[in-house]
Amino acid sequence: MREWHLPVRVEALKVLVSGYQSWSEAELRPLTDVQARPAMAWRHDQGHDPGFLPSGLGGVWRSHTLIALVRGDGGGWVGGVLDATRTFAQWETRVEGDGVQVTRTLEGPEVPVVWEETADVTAAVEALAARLGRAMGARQPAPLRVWCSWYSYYRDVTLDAMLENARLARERGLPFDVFQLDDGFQADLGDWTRPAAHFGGHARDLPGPLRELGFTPGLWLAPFLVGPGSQLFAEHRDWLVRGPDGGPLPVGHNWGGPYPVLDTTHPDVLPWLRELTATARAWGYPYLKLDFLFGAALPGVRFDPTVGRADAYRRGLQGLRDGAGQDAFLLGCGAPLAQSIGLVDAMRTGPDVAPYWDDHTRRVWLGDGTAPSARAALHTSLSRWYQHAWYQPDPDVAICRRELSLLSAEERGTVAGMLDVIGGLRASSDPIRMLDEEGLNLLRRCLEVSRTDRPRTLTRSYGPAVTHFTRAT
Ligand code: 9PG
Repeated sequence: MREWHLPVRVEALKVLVSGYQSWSEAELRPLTDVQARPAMAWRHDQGHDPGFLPSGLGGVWRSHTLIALVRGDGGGWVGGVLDATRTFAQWETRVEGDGVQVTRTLEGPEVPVVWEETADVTAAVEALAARLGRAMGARQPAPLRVWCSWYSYYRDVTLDAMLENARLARERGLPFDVFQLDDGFQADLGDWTRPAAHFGGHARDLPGPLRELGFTPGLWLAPFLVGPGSQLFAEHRDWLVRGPDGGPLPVGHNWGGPYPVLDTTHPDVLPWLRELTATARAWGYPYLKLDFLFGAALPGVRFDPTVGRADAYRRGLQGLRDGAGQDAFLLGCGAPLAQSIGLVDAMRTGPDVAPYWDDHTRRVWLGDGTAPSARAALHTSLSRWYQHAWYQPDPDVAICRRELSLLSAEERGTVAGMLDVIGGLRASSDPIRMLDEEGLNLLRRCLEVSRTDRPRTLTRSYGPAVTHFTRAT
């Protein structure tokens, strides 16, 4: 642990923070504000680092990897680390009297730390992020345009729905690169090769027809998770990370309850993970959305107690990359952000989009800023603009349809405009048959990739927007 004390007028400062994984909040806020902490305990391990939760207190801000304090003149202080392969860096700023105390803790091996005063925080944050990206061998692929089944079909997705949308996209000349099947095709978490009854086929049936239509096939996996009713669970109970009581560590609350997670330090787990992505590849999927990756980085009891949780995570992700191949396109999701650099091509940099602007009750009254909404997805990804140096950011899908959506025309347009500012992946989940002329035109606009595809100088032209970005009225 190290500490710095800054004798400054705290009322004039803002703080830039980022939670450790895709779905945790990132924001630029007045230093004296309250950092929200979810009231519900079940949100703590699914959206945040349970070992370093948001403070929930006024004047106390917590951030992973990187932090910045911004003066009114755009100058300030920037802190960060130059290696995150096996280390979590946890930063805290605390208003103390008329100054600020900054504390930094490293969980894992020692790594080089930068703490500097600067006349231009935007530039310094970008430079620091770029140094970390270079040090960890960040992959810089071209951004892709993706159709994803999740935000319309959810777990009820079928083979027929995938094929219908791919055919219609081709007929309408929509310029998607990838058609990606999301959660719902599999019998259970872990039982990836057995299809769900409702899917009406097998995941391996899809790549052929998609290729004929000219699209790259994409597949969703939550490779570290294990359904409590799965065959994988029944056969390999010894492969799981354990909790303090010796039983499987309960992770998250999706799919109707907590689910165990694979222990990537167990000698049999890495070969299984490699086999899984190799199998998906052999079925014809070179694009993989690897979701709920945070599970492998949670604190718990592992087979090899000498391996730290950041290290354990990275070993698991390396196994998935090795199985998929160097030329596969890997999108991380629900994933530790900095610890994934160099192993993923793209990364979800915010919570899920939903077909409404804001979930005010969960965000404000329950302190849960990672609840799905268009506002949360955009706000968080905008506040992580510098992570362009780590991978292609994925701010999640645009919603251009009018049916099954509460977004106004203005809000749909705002989403489209902000996605262009953020850059990175361009994605949609709209059933193509629901799009009228206006919807198709908006979607075409969303799929346009600008030549440089880097964020516009965000805090200069969009400064107030990043902090107080509210609905366009
Ligand atoms: C499939 C979905 C989609 C989606 C992913 C992810 O914090 N949470 O409780 C939480 C639950 C689900 C979730 C995100 C956050 O959705 O982001 O795109 O793939 O899984 O189940």
